[in-house]
Amino acid sequence: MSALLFYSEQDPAELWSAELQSALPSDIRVRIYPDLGDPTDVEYVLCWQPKAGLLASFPNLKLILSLAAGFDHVLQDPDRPVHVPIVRIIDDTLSTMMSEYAVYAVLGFHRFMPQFQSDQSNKIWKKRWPNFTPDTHIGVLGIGAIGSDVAYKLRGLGFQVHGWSRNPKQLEGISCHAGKDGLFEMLPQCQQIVVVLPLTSETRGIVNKETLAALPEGAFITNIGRGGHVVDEDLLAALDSGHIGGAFLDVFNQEPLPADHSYWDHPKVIMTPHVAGEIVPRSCARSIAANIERYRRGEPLDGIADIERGY
Ligand code: NDP
Ligand code: OXD
Repeated sequence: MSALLFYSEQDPAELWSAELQSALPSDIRVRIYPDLGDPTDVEYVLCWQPKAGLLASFPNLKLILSLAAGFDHVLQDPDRPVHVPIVRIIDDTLSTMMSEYAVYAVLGFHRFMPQFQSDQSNKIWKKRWPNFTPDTHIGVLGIGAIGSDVAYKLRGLGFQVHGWSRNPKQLEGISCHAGKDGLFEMLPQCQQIVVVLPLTSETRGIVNKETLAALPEGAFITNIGRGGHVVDEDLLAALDSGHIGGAFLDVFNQEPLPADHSYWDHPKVIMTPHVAGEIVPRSCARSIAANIERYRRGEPLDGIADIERGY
Protein backbone atom coordinates (compact mmCIF):
# COMPACT_ATOMS: atom_id res chain seq x y z
CA MET A 1 0.00 0.00 0.00
CA SER A 2 1.25 3.49 -0.88
CA ALA A 3 -0.26 6.59 0.75
CA LEU A 4 -0.14 10.35 0.37
CA LEU A 5 -0.73 12.26 3.60
CA PHE A 6 -2.35 15.69 3.37
CA TYR A 7 -1.44 18.11 6.17
CA SER A 8 -2.64 21.70 6.43
CA GLU A 9 -4.49 23.52 9.16
CA GLN A 10 -5.85 26.10 6.75
CA ASP A 11 -6.69 24.42 3.45
CA PRO A 12 -9.96 22.61 2.64
CA ALA A 13 -9.01 18.97 3.27
CA GLU A 14 -12.25 17.46 1.83
CA LEU A 15 -11.81 19.30 -1.46
CA TRP A 16 -8.18 18.23 -1.67
CA SER A 17 -8.97 14.65 -0.82
CA ALA A 18 -11.48 14.30 -3.65
CA GLU A 19 -9.32 16.05 -6.26
CA LEU A 20 -6.15 14.18 -5.29
CA GLN A 21 -7.82 10.78 -5.20
CA SER A 22 -9.14 11.23 -8.72
CA ALA A 23 -5.82 12.57 -10.09
CA LEU A 24 -3.41 10.13 -8.43
CA PRO A 25 -2.59 6.61 -9.68
CA SER A 26 -5.18 4.23 -8.21
CA ASP A 27 -2.69 2.43 -5.95
CA ILE A 28 -2.00 5.60 -3.92
CA ARG A 29 -4.48 6.24 -1.10
CA VAL A 30 -5.05 9.76 0.21
CA ARG A 31 -5.02 10.17 3.98
CA ILE A 32 -5.93 13.37 5.75
CA TYR A 33 -4.03 14.24 8.92
CA PRO A 34 -4.51 13.10 11.73
CA ASP A 35 -5.53 9.83 10.02
CA LEU A 36 -1.99 8.51 9.52
CA GLY A 37 -2.93 4.84 9.15
CA ASP A 38 0.21 2.71 9.08
CA PRO A 39 3.06 5.29 8.91
CA THR A 40 5.16 2.89 6.83
CA ASP A 41 2.65 3.32 3.95
CA VAL A 42 3.22 7.06 3.71
CA GLU A 43 5.48 7.75 0.73
CA TYR A 44 4.31 11.28 -0.09
CA VAL A 45 3.34 14.18 2.17
CA LEU A 46 1.56 17.22 0.76
CA CYS A 47 1.82 19.92 3.41
CA TRP A 48 1.65 23.53 4.51
CA GLN A 49 3.64 24.33 7.67
CA PRO A 50 4.12 20.71 8.75
CA LYS A 51 4.38 20.45 12.50
CA ALA A 52 7.86 19.71 13.76
CA GLY A 53 8.68 16.03 13.69
CA LEU A 54 5.76 14.96 11.47
CA LEU A 55 7.83 14.39 8.32
CA ALA A 56 10.44 12.42 10.26
CA SER A 57 7.80 9.94 11.43
CA PHE A 58 7.45 8.28 8.00
CA PRO A 59 10.33 5.84 7.39
CA ASN A 60 9.43 5.33 3.71
CA LEU A 61 8.88 8.98 2.77
CA LYS A 62 9.92 9.60 -0.84
CA LEU A 63 8.75 13.15 -1.62
CA ILE A 64 7.75 16.21 0.39
CA LEU A 65 5.24 18.16 -1.68
CA SER A 66 4.96 21.77 -0.54
CA LEU A 67 1.39 23.02 -0.61
CA ALA A 68 2.79 26.38 -1.72
CA ALA A 69 5.05 28.04 -4.25
CA GLY A 70 7.56 28.60 -1.47
CA PHE A 71 9.06 25.85 0.66
CA ASP A 72 10.50 28.03 3.44
CA HIS A 73 7.73 26.67 5.69
CA VAL A 74 9.04 23.10 5.26
CA LEU A 75 12.62 24.13 6.11
CA GLN A 76 11.38 25.40 9.47
CA ASP A 77 10.91 21.82 10.67
CA PRO A 78 14.19 21.08 12.50
CA ASP A 79 13.59 17.33 12.14
CA ARG A 80 12.91 17.36 8.39
CA PRO A 81 14.46 14.26 6.77
CA VAL A 82 17.10 16.05 4.71
CA HIS A 83 17.55 13.23 2.19
CA VAL A 84 13.93 13.55 0.97
CA PRO A 85 13.48 15.94 -1.99
CA ILE A 86 11.06 18.84 -1.66
CA VAL A 87 8.88 19.89 -4.57
CA ARG A 88 7.07 23.23 -4.73
CA ILE A 89 3.98 24.30 -6.66
CA ILE A 90 4.31 26.01 -10.03
CA ASP A 91 0.83 26.66 -11.35
CA ASP A 92 -0.74 29.08 -13.83
CA THR A 93 -3.86 29.62 -11.71
CA LEU A 94 -1.67 30.63 -8.76
CA SER A 95 0.37 33.03 -10.93
CA THR A 96 -2.83 34.55 -12.30
CA MET A 97 -4.24 35.13 -8.81
CA MET A 98 -0.99 36.70 -7.63
CA SER A 99 -0.94 38.98 -10.68
CA GLU A 100 -4.58 40.00 -10.11
CA TYR A 101 -3.68 41.03 -6.58
CA ALA A 102 -0.54 42.91 -7.63
CA VAL A 103 -2.35 44.72 -10.44
CA TYR A 104 -5.17 45.71 -8.05
CA ALA A 105 -2.70 47.08 -5.50
CA VAL A 106 -0.59 48.95 -8.05
CA LEU A 107 -3.62 50.47 -9.80
CA GLY A 108 -5.14 51.43 -6.45
CA PHE A 109 -2.06 53.44 -5.47
CA HIS A 110 -1.62 54.77 -9.00
CA ARG A 111 -5.20 56.14 -9.02
CA PHE A 112 -5.13 57.44 -5.40
CA MET A 113 -7.82 55.02 -4.20
CA PRO A 114 -6.68 55.00 -0.53
CA GLN A 115 -6.81 58.81 -0.49
CA PHE A 116 -10.24 58.89 -2.16
CA GLN A 117 -11.55 56.38 0.36
CA SER A 118 -10.30 58.51 3.20
CA ASP A 119 -11.75 61.65 1.56
CA GLN A 120 -15.10 59.89 1.26
CA SER A 121 -15.19 59.02 4.92
CA ASN A 122 -14.51 62.69 5.71
CA LYS A 123 -17.01 63.94 3.05
CA ILE A 124 -14.24 65.73 1.18
CA TRP A 125 -14.77 66.37 -2.55
CA LYS A 126 -11.24 66.77 -3.87
CA LYS A 127 -9.90 65.97 -7.32
CA ARG A 128 -6.35 64.75 -7.71
CA TRP A 129 -4.46 65.09 -10.96
CA PRO A 130 -3.73 61.53 -12.15
CA ASN A 131 -0.28 60.05 -12.66
CA PHE A 132 0.52 59.40 -16.31
CA THR A 133 0.81 55.64 -16.78
CA PRO A 134 3.56 55.61 -19.45
CA ASP A 135 5.73 57.73 -17.13
CA THR A 136 5.16 55.50 -14.11
CA HIS A 137 7.88 52.98 -13.30
CA ILE A 138 7.09 49.84 -11.33
CA GLY A 139 9.82 47.54 -10.00
CA VAL A 140 9.03 43.86 -9.54
CA LEU A 141 11.43 42.21 -7.09
CA GLY A 142 11.56 38.55 -8.10
CA ILE A 143 10.74 37.71 -11.72
CA GLY A 144 10.40 33.94 -11.54
CA ALA A 145 7.31 31.86 -12.28
CA ILE A 146 4.99 34.37 -10.58
CA GLY A 147 6.89 37.66 -10.73
CA SER A 148 7.40 37.43 -14.50
CA ASP A 149 3.61 37.09 -14.94
CA VAL A 150 3.10 40.11 -12.67
CA ALA A 151 5.68 42.09 -14.68
CA TYR A 152 4.11 41.23 -18.06
CA LYS A 153 0.60 42.08 -16.84
CA LEU A 154 1.72 45.47 -15.53
CA ARG A 155 3.56 46.06 -18.80
CA GLY A 156 0.34 45.19 -20.63
CA LEU A 157 -1.37 48.04 -18.78
CA GLY A 158 1.19 50.48 -20.14
CA PHE A 159 3.51 50.95 -17.14
CA GLN A 160 7.31 51.07 -17.47
CA VAL A 161 8.20 47.83 -15.76
CA HIS A 162 11.51 46.82 -14.18
CA GLY A 163 12.34 43.37 -12.89
CA TRP A 164 14.94 42.30 -10.37
CA SER A 165 16.46 38.84 -10.13
CA ARG A 166 19.49 37.08 -8.70
CA ASN A 167 20.95 36.13 -12.08
CA PRO A 168 20.85 38.37 -15.16
CA LYS A 169 17.62 37.78 -17.15
CA GLN A 170 15.94 39.02 -20.26
CA LEU A 171 12.16 39.50 -20.38
CA GLU A 172 10.67 41.17 -23.40
CA GLY A 173 9.58 44.74 -22.73
CA ILE A 174 10.86 44.67 -19.13
CA SER A 175 14.02 46.49 -17.94
CA CYS A 176 15.85 43.73 -16.12
CA HIS A 177 18.34 44.25 -13.28
CA ALA A 178 20.27 41.69 -11.25
CA GLY A 179 22.22 41.49 -8.03
CA LYS A 180 22.76 44.15 -5.38
CA ASP A 181 24.08 46.78 -7.81
CA GLY A 182 21.11 46.12 -10.09
CA LEU A 183 18.71 46.67 -7.20
CA PHE A 184 20.17 50.07 -6.33
CA GLU A 185 20.20 51.04 -10.00
CA MET A 186 16.50 50.12 -10.27
CA LEU A 187 14.98 51.44 -7.01
CA PRO A 188 15.49 55.20 -7.55
CA GLN A 189 13.55 54.91 -10.83
CA CYS A 190 10.45 53.24 -9.35
CA GLN A 191 7.35 55.01 -8.07
CA GLN A 192 6.12 51.60 -6.89
CA ILE A 193 7.66 48.25 -6.08
CA VAL A 194 6.05 44.82 -5.84
CA VAL A 195 7.90 42.13 -3.86
CA VAL A 196 7.40 38.58 -5.21
CA LEU A 197 10.59 37.00 -3.91
CA PRO A 198 11.12 33.69 -2.14
CA LEU A 199 12.32 34.03 1.45
CA THR A 200 15.99 33.05 1.61
CA SER A 201 18.99 34.09 3.67
CA GLU A 202 19.76 36.63 0.92
CA THR A 203 16.28 38.12 0.60
CA ARG A 204 15.27 38.26 4.29
CA GLY A 205 14.91 41.92 5.27
CA ILE A 206 15.44 43.19 1.71
CA VAL A 207 12.89 45.97 2.33
CA ASN A 208 14.90 47.90 4.89
CA LYS A 209 16.16 51.38 5.76
CA GLU A 210 18.69 51.37 2.94
CA THR A 211 16.46 50.08 0.15
CA LEU A 212 13.53 52.24 1.26
CA ALA A 213 15.77 55.32 1.21
CA ALA A 214 16.76 54.47 -2.37
CA LEU A 215 13.15 54.78 -3.54
CA PRO A 216 11.84 58.20 -4.61
CA GLU A 217 9.83 60.27 -2.13
CA GLY A 218 6.23 59.03 -1.87
CA ALA A 219 6.87 55.60 -3.43
CA PHE A 220 4.46 52.74 -2.72
CA ILE A 221 5.20 49.14 -1.76
CA THR A 222 3.22 45.97 -2.29
CA ASN A 223 4.49 42.81 -0.60
CA ILE A 224 3.09 39.47 -1.74
CA GLY A 225 6.30 37.48 -1.16
CA ARG A 226 6.86 36.76 2.53
CA GLY A 227 6.60 38.92 5.64
CA GLY A 228 10.27 38.23 6.36
CA HIS A 229 11.22 40.38 3.37
CA VAL A 230 10.28 43.50 5.31
CA VAL A 231 12.00 45.03 8.32
CA ASP A 232 8.77 46.27 9.90
CA GLU A 233 10.33 49.04 12.03
CA ASP A 234 12.06 50.47 8.94
CA LEU A 235 8.88 50.40 6.86
CA LEU A 236 6.82 51.98 9.65
CA ALA A 237 9.42 54.73 10.10
CA ALA A 238 9.45 55.42 6.34
CA LEU A 239 5.63 55.54 6.24
CA ASP A 240 5.51 57.89 9.22
CA SER A 241 8.14 60.21 7.78
CA GLY A 242 6.18 60.39 4.51
CA HIS A 243 9.08 59.00 2.46
CA ILE A 244 6.91 55.98 1.63
CA GLY A 245 3.38 56.86 0.51
CA GLY A 246 1.67 53.59 1.37
CA ALA A 247 2.07 49.85 1.73
CA PHE A 248 -0.19 47.03 0.55
CA LEU A 249 0.76 43.97 2.59
CA ASP A 250 -0.44 40.40 2.24
CA VAL A 251 2.28 38.67 4.23
CA PHE A 252 3.78 39.33 7.66
CA ASN A 253 6.72 38.40 9.85
CA GLN A 254 4.24 36.81 12.23
CA GLU A 255 1.01 35.29 10.90
CA PRO A 256 -1.67 35.79 12.11
CA LEU A 257 -0.53 39.37 12.72
CA PRO A 258 -0.63 40.04 16.49
CA ALA A 259 -3.56 42.24 17.55
CA ASP A 260 -1.28 44.95 18.92
CA HIS A 261 0.79 45.35 15.72
CA SER A 262 0.98 48.91 14.34
CA TYR A 263 0.02 47.78 10.84
CA TRP A 264 -3.59 47.03 11.86
CA ASP A 265 -4.68 50.64 12.12
CA HIS A 266 -1.94 52.47 10.29
CA PRO A 267 -3.59 54.96 7.91
CA LYS A 268 -1.11 54.20 5.13
CA VAL A 269 -1.29 50.42 5.31
CA ILE A 270 -3.75 48.18 3.51
CA MET A 271 -3.52 44.58 4.59
CA THR A 272 -4.93 41.17 3.79
CA PRO A 273 -4.41 37.82 5.59
CA HIS A 274 -2.00 36.00 3.20
CA VAL A 275 -4.54 35.48 0.44
CA ALA A 276 -2.81 36.96 -2.63
CA GLY A 277 -2.51 33.52 -4.22
CA GLU A 278 -4.23 30.32 -3.25
CA ILE A 279 -3.32 26.80 -4.21
CA VAL A 280 -6.55 25.72 -5.89
CA PRO A 281 -7.10 21.94 -5.62
CA ARG A 282 -8.85 21.64 -8.99
CA SER A 283 -5.86 23.17 -10.72
CA CYS A 284 -2.97 21.84 -8.62
CA ALA A 285 -4.00 18.25 -7.82
CA ARG A 286 -3.20 17.24 -11.40
CA SER A 287 0.26 18.82 -11.43
CA ILE A 288 1.04 17.21 -8.06
CA ALA A 289 -0.08 13.81 -9.39
CA ALA A 290 1.95 14.35 -12.58
CA ASN A 291 5.06 15.00 -10.49
CA ILE A 292 4.50 11.79 -8.50
CA GLU A 293 4.17 9.85 -11.73
CA ARG A 294 7.39 11.45 -13.02
CA TYR A 295 9.10 10.48 -9.78
CA ARG A 296 7.95 6.89 -10.19
CA ARG A 297 9.29 6.79 -13.75
CA GLY A 298 12.61 8.27 -12.59
CA GLU A 299 12.12 11.46 -14.62
CA PRO A 300 13.05 15.02 -13.55
CA LEU A 301 10.37 16.76 -11.43
CA ASP A 302 8.80 20.20 -11.94
CA GLY A 303 9.59 22.67 -9.16
CA ILE A 304 12.24 20.67 -7.37
CA ALA A 305 13.56 22.78 -4.49
CA ASP A 306 17.19 23.81 -4.50
CA ILE A 307 17.81 23.71 -0.75
CA GLU A 308 21.29 25.25 -0.95
CA ARG A 309 20.01 28.25 -2.94
CA GLY A 310 16.85 28.48 -0.81
CA TYR A 311 14.33 28.61 -3.67
P1 NDP B 1 10.54 31.44 -8.36
O1 NDP B 1 11.53 30.59 -7.66
O2 NDP B 1 9.97 30.97 -9.65
O3 NDP B 1 11.15 32.89 -8.62
C1 NDP B 1 11.93 33.54 -7.68
C2 NDP B 1 12.47 34.83 -8.24
O4 NDP B 1 13.15 35.54 -7.19
C3 NDP B 1 13.50 34.61 -9.36
O5 NDP B 1 13.42 35.62 -10.32
C4 NDP B 1 14.83 34.71 -8.60
O6 NDP B 1 15.93 35.13 -9.37
C5 NDP B 1 14.48 35.81 -7.62
N1 NDP B 1 15.41 35.79 -6.50
C6 NDP B 1 15.64 34.80 -5.61
N2 NDP B 1 16.63 35.15 -4.75
C7 NDP B 1 17.04 36.38 -5.13
C8 NDP B 1 18.04 37.25 -4.69
N3 NDP B 1 18.85 36.94 -3.67
N4 NDP B 1 18.20 38.43 -5.32
C9 NDP B 1 17.41 38.76 -6.36
N5 NDP B 1 16.44 37.97 -6.86
C10 NDP B 1 16.27 36.80 -6.24
O7 NDP B 1 9.37 31.71 -7.30
P2 NDP B 1 7.83 32.00 -7.60
O8 NDP B 1 7.72 33.12 -8.55
O9 NDP B 1 7.11 30.74 -7.91
O10 NDP B 1 7.33 32.46 -6.14
C11 NDP B 1 7.91 33.58 -5.49
C12 NDP B 1 7.46 33.66 -4.06
O11 NDP B 1 6.16 34.22 -3.98
C13 NDP B 1 7.32 32.35 -3.29
O12 NDP B 1 8.57 31.84 -2.88
C14 NDP B 1 6.48 32.79 -2.10
O13 NDP B 1 7.34 33.33 -1.10
C15 NDP B 1 5.63 33.92 -2.68
N6 NDP B 1 4.22 33.52 -2.79
C16 NDP B 1 3.29 34.15 -1.98
C17 NDP B 1 1.96 33.86 -2.10
C18 NDP B 1 0.94 34.61 -1.34
O14 NDP B 1 -0.21 34.18 -1.26
N7 NDP B 1 1.26 35.75 -0.78
C19 NDP B 1 1.47 32.80 -3.00
C20 NDP B 1 2.51 32.24 -3.83
C21 NDP B 1 3.84 32.59 -3.71
P3 NDP B 1 16.49 34.22 -10.59
O15 NDP B 1 15.46 34.40 -11.70
O16 NDP B 1 17.79 34.84 -10.92
O17 NDP B 1 16.57 32.81 -10.09
C1 OXD C 1 2.80 30.11 -1.43
C2 OXD C 1 1.90 30.80 -0.51
O1 OXD C 1 4.03 30.21 -1.29
O2 OXD C 1 0.70 30.48 -0.52
O3 OXD C 1 2.26 29.45 -2.34
O4 OXD C 1 2.33 31.70 0.20
